[in-house]
Amino acid sequence: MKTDTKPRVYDVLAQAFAQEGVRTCFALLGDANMNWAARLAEQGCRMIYVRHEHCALASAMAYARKQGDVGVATVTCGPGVTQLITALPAAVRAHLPVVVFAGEAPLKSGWYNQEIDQAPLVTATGAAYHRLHMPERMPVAVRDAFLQARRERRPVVIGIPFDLQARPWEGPASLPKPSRELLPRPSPIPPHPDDVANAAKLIADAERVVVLAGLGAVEAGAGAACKALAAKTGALLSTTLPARGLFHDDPYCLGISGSFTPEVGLEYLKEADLVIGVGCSLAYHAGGGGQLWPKAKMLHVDIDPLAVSQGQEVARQHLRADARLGVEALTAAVPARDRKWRTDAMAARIRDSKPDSHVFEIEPGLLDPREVVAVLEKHLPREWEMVNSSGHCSWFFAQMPSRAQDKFLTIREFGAIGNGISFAMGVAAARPERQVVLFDGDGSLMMHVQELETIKRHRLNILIVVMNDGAYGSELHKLRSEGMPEDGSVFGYCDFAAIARGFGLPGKTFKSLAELPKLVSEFAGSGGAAIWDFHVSPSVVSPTIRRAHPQNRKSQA
Ligand SMILES: Cc1ncc(C[n+]2csc(CCOP(=O)(O)OP(=O)(O)O)c2C)c(N)n1
Ligand SMILES: [Mg+2]
Repeated sequence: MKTDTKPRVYDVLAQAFAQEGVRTCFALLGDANMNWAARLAEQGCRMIYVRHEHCALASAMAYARKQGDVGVATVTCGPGVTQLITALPAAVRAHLPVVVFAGEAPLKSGWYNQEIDQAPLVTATGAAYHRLHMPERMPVAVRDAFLQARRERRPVVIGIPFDLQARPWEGPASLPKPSRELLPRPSPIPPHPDDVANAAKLIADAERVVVLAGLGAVEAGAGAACKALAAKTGALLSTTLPARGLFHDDPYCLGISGSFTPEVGLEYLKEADLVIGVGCSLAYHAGGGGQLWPKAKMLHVDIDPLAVSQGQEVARQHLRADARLGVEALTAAVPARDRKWRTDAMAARIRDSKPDSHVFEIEPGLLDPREVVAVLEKHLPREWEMVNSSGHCSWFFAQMPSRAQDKFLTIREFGAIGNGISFAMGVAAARPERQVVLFDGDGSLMMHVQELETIKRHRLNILIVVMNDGAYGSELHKLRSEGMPEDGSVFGYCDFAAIARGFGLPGKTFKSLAELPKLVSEFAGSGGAAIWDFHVSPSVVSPTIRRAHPQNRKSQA
């Protein structure tokens, strides 16, 4: 116990964070952050102590997405910071507001083992780096970091030398106003009537309209407005991958548009003559680089409408507005149509079709990943929070049409594997009362499998469903299609049930689906954490890979 009563700089820094409303912090301690973290915990902040810094930041990212607020992580200086370099660009590209409290090497030392120039490392990822070297100003600088993270929706890393943190506090007695009290609260932007008239004419002239919604539509609460516009114009609905599930209860929703589009969706998107992109960034993947709707014009409804995105000319028609207000104005302005593209038969086809009907030969004792997902889709409780990870198997897991957007998290920016377990921890921390289920690949899970210990220790309610093909499936299928040796992509079936037990968690291996419904209902009764390891066939190739590698093996032709 400390005996001196004079507060240290780290005391005041912890108070500054608490004042910013930080109630959860993902942490891995070292010399340069541990005193601050201890004080933050004393302020009533829930500390989730993870086992790898990457996972602290990745968990904070999912927490930020789920809460619609800033996520907070802390790491020590030097090696603590260098571990962040894969997660930071993902947070930047996913526009996630995150603040990282990082230490810096002590200023007083002529030489320090963990010293490295942290700023260029961090800024190279697109994140902001704030060097805090003047103790008296630090609380204001912390406030400003939160302001920037909230306003720019971007990660901000704060670096503070730990010798400065340990100094007695000599600054002002009171903290500055927190960022929330300073941020402007702008009202949603209404569209200009001329833009609405032009866009309405475009819709009136089109025959086959698809309303494609992204996260901007989700955040603006534009789901119902999009459905109403589609109903009035006889249009079909679709979403980007992160917004999947926004129209889960609409019979005319084609599912995701992009690499994860189900079979029927591909067919109908091809026929579209107008795609109305609402609150989405028209990313390359969302339209398959424009190949998914070759005949369609694009109208972009967004607060920041785009002509060019990720190197592609994406939209010639624009309606600048808040997603909900823009779509509502359009719905009011377009005449209802008598002849509609959508029909009852189409709805029945969308409902009854398999996402992918291609037939593969499945090896004895192994499962078809598509059937695993179909059974899970049918039996997992509706209120469970779902997290989809990465890899080839994420195509299959994304095909759960009954799941609502707010219960299914996907962050794919930067395309790294290994994030699933952290994203699930972030969701579990944000929704402690709910059961979380993570869908992951064997390779991705293995990359940060140490976090099973965190899950166990913090009693996080995470059921991990592993689609175990004994391989880096993405690489395996691509190598096979090129006729290349498979070395480095095939590893064999690792025993995740035993690994789970090693961490004190229950684990089960599935080589048949017969018992799955019963086990789901038993698990729903108890909840908690476990690993369910599904041994699936490495012969089932997702439609995306089949499309991108048409020279694939004969059986996939
Ligand atoms: C950090 C990182 N390393 C490597 C890759 C390349 N990569 C993409 S998918 C993948 C395989 C993932 O394997 P698994 O999680 O088992 O999923 P599967 O593809 O087998 O379904 C790899 C290695 C990557 N995307 N990110
Ligand atoms: Mg795999």
